[in-house]
Amino acid sequence: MLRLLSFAMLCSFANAAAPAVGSISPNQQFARKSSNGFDLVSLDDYEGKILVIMMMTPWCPICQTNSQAVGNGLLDHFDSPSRGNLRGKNDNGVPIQSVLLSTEQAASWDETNQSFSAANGFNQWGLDANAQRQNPRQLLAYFRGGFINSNNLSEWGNDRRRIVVLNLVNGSTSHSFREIIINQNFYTSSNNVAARAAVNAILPQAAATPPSSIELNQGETGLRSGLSTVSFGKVTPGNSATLTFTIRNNSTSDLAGIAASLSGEQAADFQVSSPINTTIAPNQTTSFTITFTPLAIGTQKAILNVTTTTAGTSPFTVNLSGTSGQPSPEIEIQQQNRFTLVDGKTKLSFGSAKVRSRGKSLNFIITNTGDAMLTDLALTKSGNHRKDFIVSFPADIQLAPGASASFKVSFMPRGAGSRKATLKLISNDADESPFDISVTGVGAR
Ligand SMILES: [Ca+2]
Repeated sequence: MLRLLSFAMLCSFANAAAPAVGSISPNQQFARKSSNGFDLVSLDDYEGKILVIMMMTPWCPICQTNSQAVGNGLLDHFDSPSRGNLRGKNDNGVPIQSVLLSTEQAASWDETNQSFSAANGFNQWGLDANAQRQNPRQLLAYFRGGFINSNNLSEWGNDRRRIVVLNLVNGSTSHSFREIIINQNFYTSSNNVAARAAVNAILPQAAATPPSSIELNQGETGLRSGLSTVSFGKVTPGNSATLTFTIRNNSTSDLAGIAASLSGEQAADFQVSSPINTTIAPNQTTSFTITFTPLAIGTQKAILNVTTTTAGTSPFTVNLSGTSGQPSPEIEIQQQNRFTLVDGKTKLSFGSAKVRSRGKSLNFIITNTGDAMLTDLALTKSGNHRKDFIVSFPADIQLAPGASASFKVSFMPRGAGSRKATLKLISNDADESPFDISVTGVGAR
């Protein structure tokens, strides 16, 4: 009965599923050969690397065949001198560490283990963490899915060795920390291509973004690289506008080879001067200018690139914009202290008023936001009820750029019910004359 129970327990262990590729290993320990004999190490001691572990007994013929295949097909490939800077690393530059672990008892085989490890290209060798090198043979048990509670080879079946590859790059952009990359019983030369591909799939940590070393201001305005737009406003044909930019060294070491250049389709409409100093110490500044000389009518755009030759410095880019055209007036109408009107869209209600008595009044402000005189200003009305809306509009006015004037509209219904009209403000504005404003009110008895 006792024998039967032991056999059943053994079978249940032997049949347990091994952790799948993609699952996360605990931080397991093993003993690594050192000048002191053996040091206890854990998987986390290999942080930053890809760890290839071969668990085997060096005297076992099947183990020998398979660990030699791992050496020839995987380790030798990545350790080839022809890989140059990538020697000992995967294709993404992640270092590869290999360990041959003996799961076997018997200290007398240490020398054999060591020489076998070296002969087959493993960087290190060690032993299962158990001090007696006896059961439970922790690592093998984990990766195998259960203990082997016997030294009888027939109970181990063919599964006497196991290669495990783990990602130990904490913060890898492709795999989790301690993720199992390869977990298979039989590694042979026929699957080394797939094994290399799995190892090559491991990516390093994302490179940290270097702190910006360049601070850029236009006048008193701080700019944001890649986001800010500097406007040169409107320039009449044949003229130009110049703005001054200041570079400040925001790092703790000198910035050298400072240069400002322009790119973009209309870069020819802008001219950049050389920075006064091409090397600046921390917290020091230098400046340069950009002149906008439009070659065509309309809006012109370019990109300013400020660069240095100092390693680790990110380029600073800013959008530039300017327009070109003859001076023109621009009308803007606001209902006093409330909102800006939109030509043809704004509808204003004067509420209800008794027929033939004066109701609500609204005040408006006209502003010339353009760069030429706003002239020919007059207010006319249309609609059947236009006489219900009484306008007080200044006579003979014209507005210089930036100047304003006000007018008033009052509601006095001449009949009952809904009353409607349109106010039409005429001016020399290019595209908003007349400026139409709908007005409504209700006549009450
Ligand atoms: Ca306009």
